This record gives sequence, structure tokens and C-alpha cells, in this order.
Amino acid sequence: MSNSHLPRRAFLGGAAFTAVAAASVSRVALAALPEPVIQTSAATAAPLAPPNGRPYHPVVTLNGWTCPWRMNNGVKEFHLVAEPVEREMAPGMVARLWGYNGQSPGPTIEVVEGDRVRIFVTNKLPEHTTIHWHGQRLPNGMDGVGGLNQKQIPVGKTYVYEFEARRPGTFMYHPHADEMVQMAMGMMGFWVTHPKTRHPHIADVQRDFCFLLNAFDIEPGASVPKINTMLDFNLWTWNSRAFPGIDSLNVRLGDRVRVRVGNLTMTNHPIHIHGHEFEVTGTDGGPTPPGSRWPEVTTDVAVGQMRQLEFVADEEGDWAMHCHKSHHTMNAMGHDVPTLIGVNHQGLVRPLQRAAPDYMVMGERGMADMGEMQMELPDNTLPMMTGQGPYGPIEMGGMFTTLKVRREQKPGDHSDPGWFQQPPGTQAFEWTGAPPAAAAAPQAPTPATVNVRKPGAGDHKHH
Ligand SMILES: [Cu+2]
Repeated sequence: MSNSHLPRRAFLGGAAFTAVAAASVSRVALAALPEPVIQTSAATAAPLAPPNGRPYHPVVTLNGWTCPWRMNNGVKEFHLVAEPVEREMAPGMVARLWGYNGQSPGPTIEVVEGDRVRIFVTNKLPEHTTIHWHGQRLPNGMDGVGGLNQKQIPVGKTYVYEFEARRPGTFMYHPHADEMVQMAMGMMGFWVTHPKTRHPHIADVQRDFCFLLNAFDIEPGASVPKINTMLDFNLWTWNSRAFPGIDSLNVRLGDRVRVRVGNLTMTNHPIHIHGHEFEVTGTDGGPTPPGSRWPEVTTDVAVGQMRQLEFVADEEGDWAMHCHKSHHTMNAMGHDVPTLIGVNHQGLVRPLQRAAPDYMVMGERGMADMGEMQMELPDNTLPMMTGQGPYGPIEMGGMFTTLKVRREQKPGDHSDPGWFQQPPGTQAFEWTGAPPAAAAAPQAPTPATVNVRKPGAGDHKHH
């Protein structure tokens, strides 16, 4: 892709950039833009081992990728293109979003503490934009708040941001121009700054994952998010992917694992990992002192926050990892279904079907049936809860994936090892002896309660 049609004055002239150009950016360095690298796949790309510059252990962006850069006289140069993109949220559903370099989120920017970083931002959106480098120490004019720190980047223009990555940690980037629309449309990305030398609060890890929490409101059958929604989102996603579209985190038994999470939704997300205890080793402000840490299995990531979770993966298996808000582990369709548990539809279905032939009872015994039911959905719509496991439907959607811990996973191998084979005698099993006394006599409902009918087997033949 060529950007040679962009006029030079787009990045050399204008009041907003006079100070930068004079202070530190040579005209020669800007004579040629780095070629933007465009991604078309939503698969998890292999970590980008630093081809030049100082070495570090690279991160894996879940269902994402790392932005390649070029070194130019000691400066790391990146090129981000803000543009409309098509993002597969899970197999069977493609959303029309806005993002960077072909995807939403944009590529992860990965640098080392002390690196001088120059980012060219080309605006191919239908309206102006900016990029704010969330959490960074930088000169005020590089902070990216449109109108406050700079002029917004007009349509078709390229602006340059340049600053030193001053502190190691976990960061994000997103527009600070028409934010409500641009973030609802998926414009965001991750940023990781590695420490330049051993840091007393930053451990060596064998696996380092990152992803953003985001959310969309896309009507079943549609593909463009509704941008005015504030709370009632129907697609809760990690890196603009919903389960079963979110890749598993595949690690080797005994690995020290770091998971970096950033929250760009408008609500909090308690992130929960099964089978292990983790510590929060980093926050928005950088690494936490070891004395301030405590073990937990769920940590809340509030709006606008970044968290680094760390643990030793010392339990083999396929461990669920998800947001603990149960509405965030389902896809569209489920949120507006009326609660029918315990409601007796006997005698009602047939008259209703006479009036509305498509009428179907859902949820009378709970909604687990929906994981198996081959309901007819509008095109381009994800089932509410889905995903097939080795033992049946997983009955999840949204912010859910698995942590796969394997003895035989090779160091650095990020491929999916398949499903875990539980060793004999280590899996829940059906009791086939005489029922214990307590289970045989369920307590009768007290007269004071509403008369709900206990669901029994074989009395629901109305589908
Ligand atoms: Cu959540």
C-alpha cells in the first residue's frame, strides 16, 4: 500500500507540529513514511521477536499481532493507519468496525524502556481522529487529546507522534477525538514497554499474553455497532473476539505466565482464572512492589485500567478463564429473553402457536438447552452460548476462553494442544449406587411461596 499521495506538508507543516519538527524530528527522517503493515487475519500471530533494537521476551496478543517497525537513526518507527475494517468476531460473524491496519484492535506496539518511538498515524476514516497513548509519560503535545494537545488529524492526513518510552509497563492506545463513536466502533490497541535491564519488580516469564476488554452493540443480523449504547452491549469481547472465537492461552507446565489486560469498555470486568492463584504484578502505574501483592483467583479490572496477572502454571489441564459477570459470557440474543424458569406453559403453547406459528418456549427449565439447540438465527449472528467441548456444549459466549497447561507443550510453542485427557480417576463421574437419603426426599415448597412447578423429565414436548 502506498501513501506517496499524501502531501509532505501533512506531517511537516502546521502549527501543531512546529515544535516537534524543530525540536527533534529531522525532515530527512520524515521524507519517507514506513510502509504500513496490514493484517487481514483474526488469528493469534506468533510473537514478534525483536529483529533490531534491544532484545526482550515478546508478548503474544490474543487474536492479534504486533506492529512491525523499522529503525531509523536509533528511532523505532511505526505506521498506524486508522481505517474502516472487517473483523471476524467468531466464526460465522463479521463486524464492520473501525480500527488500525486492517483489524480491531490495532496491532500491539512493543518497545523497550528508553526507546525513542516515532509513530506515523494516517487517517483513512471518514472523519478526523487522534491517538492518545493511555498511561504514558510523554511531552504534553504528544498526549493526543484533540483540541487540547493538538489539532485533530484531518481525513486523509498523516500526523507524527514522537516520544521516549520512559517507563516499563502495560499501556493502551485509543482516539481522543469523537471518542464515543470511535471507541464504540473498535478503535484501540495495546502497548507494552519492556524494562531495559533487570527490574526488581518485574519477573522473567516464559509466557506473556495481552488483550483488551471491549464491547459492542450489534443487533442480531446486523454488522455495524450501534454507537450510542452506553450500558446494554450485547457482544462482550476480548480483542474484538467473542467465545468460541477467542483463542486459548497455551502454556507449558511450570511456566511463569503473565497476562496483561486493559479495559476499554464502560463497565468493570472481574477476570477469573480457574485452577491457579495469581498475583497482580502490575497496574496502570507500572509494576507493583512484591510486598503489596496478594494471591487471588479473580481480579476486577475497572474502566480505563490495565492489570498484569502472574502465576506459575503448575496444574495440567484445560482451565476456564473468563469475566465473572455471567452476562459477559454470552453473546447476542440472550439479554432480552424473558425469565420463564418455573413457568408452566402447559396448555398455553398450542393456542399461542395458532396465533403466532413461530412461537416457541425457551427457558422453562433454564436456558442450557440453547447451547445444543440449532435455533435459526439471523445471518451474521452468534448463538447466545456455544462452543463445543470434548464432553458437550460449553454453554458460553463473550468473554470466555481456556488456559491450556500441558507437560508436553514445547517452550515457546503457542499452538493449541487440543483437549486435555484427564488421567483415569481424576474426573467427576456419575454415582450409580443407591441414592443417598438426603437426595431422595427433596424438601416440599412451603405454602407461602408462589406455586412453581418443579420441572420433571419428559413433560416438555412442545418444540
Ligand atoms: Cu465482564
